[in-house]
Amino acid sequence: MEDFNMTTAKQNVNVEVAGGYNPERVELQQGVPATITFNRTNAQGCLDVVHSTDLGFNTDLPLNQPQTVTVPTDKAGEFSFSCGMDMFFGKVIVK
Ligand SMILES: [Cu+2]
Repeated sequence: MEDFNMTTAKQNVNVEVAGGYNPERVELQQGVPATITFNRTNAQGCLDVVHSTDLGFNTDLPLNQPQTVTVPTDKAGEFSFSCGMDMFFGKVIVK
């Protein structure tokens, strides 16, 4: 995870969206407020929406305009997110 700091007790992970998700797998610490910032840098494909029923977000991703979503970390487990047509997938692991 990036930008994690014990004193601020927040965590943010940057995910680049360019023909898929990089990284595809995001690990978060349970109980620490978390955000994921998606930055779509490539117009190819159908990745202009990212959504997750598990994590409760559905966000448009305008090209080169990073979008930050809040991710619940109260429950440990594996949760998926995907593009609007459920063709590209990423995973959030809370532990
Ligand atoms: Cu898609």
